[in-house]
Amino acid sequence: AVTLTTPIALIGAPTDVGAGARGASMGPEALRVAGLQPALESHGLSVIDRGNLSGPPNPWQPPQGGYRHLDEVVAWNRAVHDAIHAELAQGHLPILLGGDHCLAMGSISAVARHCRAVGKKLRVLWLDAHADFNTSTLTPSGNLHGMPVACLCGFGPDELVYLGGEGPALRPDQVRQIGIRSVDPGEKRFVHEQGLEVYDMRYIDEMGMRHTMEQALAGLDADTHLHVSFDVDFLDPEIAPGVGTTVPGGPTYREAQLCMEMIADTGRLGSLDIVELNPALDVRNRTALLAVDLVESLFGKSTLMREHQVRRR
Ligand code: B3U
Ligand code: MN
Ligand code: MN
Repeated sequence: AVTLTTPIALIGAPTDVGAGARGASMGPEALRVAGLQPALESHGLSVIDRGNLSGPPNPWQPPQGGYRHLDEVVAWNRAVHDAIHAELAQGHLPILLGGDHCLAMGSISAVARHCRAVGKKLRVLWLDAHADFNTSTLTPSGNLHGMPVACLCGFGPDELVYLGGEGPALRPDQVRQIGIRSVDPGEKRFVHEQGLEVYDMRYIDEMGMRHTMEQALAGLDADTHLHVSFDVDFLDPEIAPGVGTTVPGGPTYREAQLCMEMIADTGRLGSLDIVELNPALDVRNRTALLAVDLVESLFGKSTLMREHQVRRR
């Protein structure tokens, strides 16, 4: 559980090797410029910025055998895995500053490895416009940022499936996807086949964000580590234009705030990815500033009354 004394570690992974557009490599710096660290510190949290990891450049090649840039994606994810695992082992709460969403393979494989070691259950909330459940045969693009959930569940090349050691990092029943509104035809069949729990935009429109999050967060207990993988394209492009793959019809500002606040209320957040922010496509760093605002809510920025309660604990 997050307490005001759990140090937060920021880890930048400036790459877009898994993406279909260049520019997500500038995400970590845009989040820093948007004031992520001071924003978290203003709520009494202690934050260490570890700087950026390094890895191979983006060779910008076509796919080979169904994957684009597989070797580069593996190299970046090994670095992410090791860095995230080291923070968790020290009792820190890591925030991965992406970078494209292929990096969640490194971060979540590290979280899963940590949870196995300490005997904790793991729940992953996947906030995204996309299901990211493609495989080399289903993918329309070969881009590995469209495949991390599949790879984490064991459907991918060995170098990615076994990043965290023995066996796949996740079972599909540990994942809850929220905000989904763009799924490729073969990917859709595979999502159903594997029984992923998907709260798509139709579900959110019909049932509301409150009910959606109650369902997605149901069953968490004191022994559960909650990982949030926040793809910024989750948000409606009207409020978040700075992403590589915009899909209309996403959550509004208030829906996204409520989503983050309800996660904060569980007190179970143990790690976070902020990915797919693309400053090259942004307008005056507006999307980065919005991401920082939402992450503050995720860490408990709330009403005066709740801050009062937190302080008195
Ligand atoms: N599903 C498509 C597009 C995509 C997935 N994730 C993002 N875009 N950001 C694909 O290429 O797999
Ligand atoms: Mn994604
Ligand atoms: Mn996405």
